[in-house]
Amino acid sequence: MEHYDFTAIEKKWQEKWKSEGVYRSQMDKDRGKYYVLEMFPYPSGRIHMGHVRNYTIGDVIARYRSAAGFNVLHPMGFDAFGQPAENAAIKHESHPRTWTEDCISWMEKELKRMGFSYDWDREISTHRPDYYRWNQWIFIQMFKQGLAYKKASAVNWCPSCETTLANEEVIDGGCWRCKSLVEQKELDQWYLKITAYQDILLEDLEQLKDWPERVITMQKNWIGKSQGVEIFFREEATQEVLPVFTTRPDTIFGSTYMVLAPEHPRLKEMVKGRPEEEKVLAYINQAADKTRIDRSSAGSKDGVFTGVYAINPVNNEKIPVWTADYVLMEYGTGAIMAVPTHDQRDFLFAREHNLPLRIVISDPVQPDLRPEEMTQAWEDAGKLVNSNQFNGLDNDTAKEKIADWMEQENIGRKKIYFRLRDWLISRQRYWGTPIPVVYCEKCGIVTVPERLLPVLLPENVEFTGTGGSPLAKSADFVNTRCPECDGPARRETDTMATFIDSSWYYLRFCSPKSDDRVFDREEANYWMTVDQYIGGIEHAVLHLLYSRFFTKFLNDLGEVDFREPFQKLLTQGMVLKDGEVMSKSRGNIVDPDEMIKKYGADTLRLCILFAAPPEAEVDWNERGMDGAWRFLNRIWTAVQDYKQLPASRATTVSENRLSFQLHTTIKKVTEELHSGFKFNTAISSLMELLKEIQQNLRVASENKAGSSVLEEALKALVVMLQPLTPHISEELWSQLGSRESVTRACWPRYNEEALKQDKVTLVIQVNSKVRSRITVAAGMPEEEVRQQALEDLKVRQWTGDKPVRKTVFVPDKL
Ligand code: ANZ
Ligand code: ZN
Repeated sequence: MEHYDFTAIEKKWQEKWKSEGVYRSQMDKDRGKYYVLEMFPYPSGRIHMGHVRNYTIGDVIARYRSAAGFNVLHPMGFDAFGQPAENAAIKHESHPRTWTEDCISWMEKELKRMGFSYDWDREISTHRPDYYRWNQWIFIQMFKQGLAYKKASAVNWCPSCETTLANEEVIDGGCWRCKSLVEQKELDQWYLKITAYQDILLEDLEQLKDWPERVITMQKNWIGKSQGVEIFFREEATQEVLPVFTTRPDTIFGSTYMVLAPEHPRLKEMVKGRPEEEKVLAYINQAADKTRIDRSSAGSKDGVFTGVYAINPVNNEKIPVWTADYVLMEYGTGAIMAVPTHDQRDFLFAREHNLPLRIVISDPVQPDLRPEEMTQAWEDAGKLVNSNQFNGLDNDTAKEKIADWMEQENIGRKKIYFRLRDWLISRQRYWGTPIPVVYCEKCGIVTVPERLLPVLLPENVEFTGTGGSPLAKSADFVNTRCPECDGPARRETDTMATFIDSSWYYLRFCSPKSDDRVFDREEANYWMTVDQYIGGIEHAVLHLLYSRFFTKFLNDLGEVDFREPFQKLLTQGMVLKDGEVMSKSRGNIVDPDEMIKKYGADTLRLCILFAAPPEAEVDWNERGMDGAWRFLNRIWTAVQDYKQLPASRATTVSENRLSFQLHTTIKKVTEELHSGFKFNTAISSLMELLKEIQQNLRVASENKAGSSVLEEALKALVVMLQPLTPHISEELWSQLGSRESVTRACWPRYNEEALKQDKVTLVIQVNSKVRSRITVAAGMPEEEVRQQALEDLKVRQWTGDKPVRKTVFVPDKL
């Protein structure tokens, strides 16, 4: 083959890999395993550059590990349930399954064209009954333990998706999928009790040393553990206790009013018959119409006085009780003691409504500041004032002392609250896992017995897009018999949130064909945990938190030995075009398929890897493709030139330098592929090596000589390229005389000795007198030596400003 015909080469090797099962994986307890996983895609139809990047990164790691001798698991599948399929089906009057399966077969083809080293025998797709039946099984195990339950409450509702959403799926007040403003709706829904694991989910974050700090912080904030005190205020008139939750008991003497959430259960009762009743009831209604995001945003300052007073238990002071929507019923006790001098929201509210202020923590810089001079709340540290026996304490100490004292006096108790809420999993949609429950008039809620799983999605339903879930309209599906009493019963028609599917798929990959168990325990314990997980930052809370929860649950169930699923996490940056995220709506998509046709998959892989380190954003530029393509061509040519050389082993001049560059490159590439993951710098090093090889080839062909270092360097270059650009590497490897796949070649090792570059000392004369000596790398060319000599301080004493008229150069000597 004369020129680099990537189309033929890529096709040839992809077929060969497939027929020889090169990427098949098998449990082997005598070998160290390495599980590389990229977040599996939603089958939307085409792969995009984001996928290309994510999967190329994973593939490099998988291929390197395999070359380094690990038993590698590198699977791929499809997260196939979900709304887009249903919407597409409504639009095209087809079935979500047909649409999904068409998309899957497209995407499989595209992924295969990229040359990823997946073990396709392990492919899973979550919409298939042999997968989702185990969602149902897990649900039933949770139900048995009281971790799956149904309750009526106000839930997030996306009006455009016509379904409920979990809190995690509400992003900035909008639906995570379609961005529509999320409403609140009163519904009876299924929940998973993730809060039963809140402490351990928080604590075990400590173990995840190889996760990005940003993700850890996001999870911590989402779980939101708050240590504080519940303080027992009382309603003045009735002496009923009105507990408030505060994290700042040190400010208790500065509380000048109290606020109840509009939904507070005492509220309606306490205003009954009062002149304020009408105004308060109107306010309650108004608050109910607001979205949660409007309510908790810093700007909201509205609220009304209830006419009721409360007694502060530390000093028996009487303070007014207000209701305002910046206090949320879902958190703490739904009531707060307001301290406008030390809490900014309270400060703004008090200013708006002319409520009194009292400073209890003095600002060390302005100790004499009066409340009416404040322009904002003092939220920082300071000494206590106006706080009776606690005056003079620094506020951190006071926090502890006051909390202890309140417990002794029985006017408060220490309390921990979490922000995390249980996971709402019911969806009023068709294309998901049926919740395996029936409702029987006699027996109530009954789960479907395990032997009757899966509860299949009926195929024969209508997709009209209106009037609720197609499942609820399918009489065949709905009407059934109770598994306990055989009386008439109705099936649950809600399906499960699709995030359930992805909460344990990494376990299923360990034994994807297991049909008598959720997964094979031995296989799971061998392959897990995932050594390297790669995916987008958008899953920092959602998918990653749910997966951690499922793993912990399955561990408690005795199904697995470990408590965390993902050892190391890498979140790859986005692929941009002209500074903007590539997206259909912006019309700035670059189709990977087109690039593959024009340049080949190897060039595309190399280009995206070279553009930036994995975590950074990449701005797509086709010039990068050109660069990568030229680099591969130069390697191609180098191997062709090498094959023209006679088989002699004579040494060429620059062997030392080549050997030095070779070992430097092996070290660099190995480190980056092993754990550094700065693939761009590894590629730079390979480019340096190629330059040195080319230099050496030139000399060798002038001298009509071969060289053993040259051969070693070329072979190592090809082997090191294999994880990055596997097809061309295979081809060149076979051209260099090997019969085996390059994926079986030993990963090169570097030699510490060779990393020490040979040095020589050069004598420098000025006007024939020795004036200095400099040490340089052996073989340094004349121009570089001249430069260094002229910069030498001792030499400059003799040359001064005078021009140098003539230089004489003897390599490695003078
Ligand atoms: C008095 C106080 C004084 C507060 C002060 C803060 C500063 P985290 O850390 O997020 O847990 N709070 C309590 N329940 C609330 C609710 N249901 N809706 C809105 N706000 C609520 O925050 C705890 C603090 O948030 C509590 O401490 C309370 O205000 C407020 F100088 O109490 B604090
Ligand atoms: Zn929506």
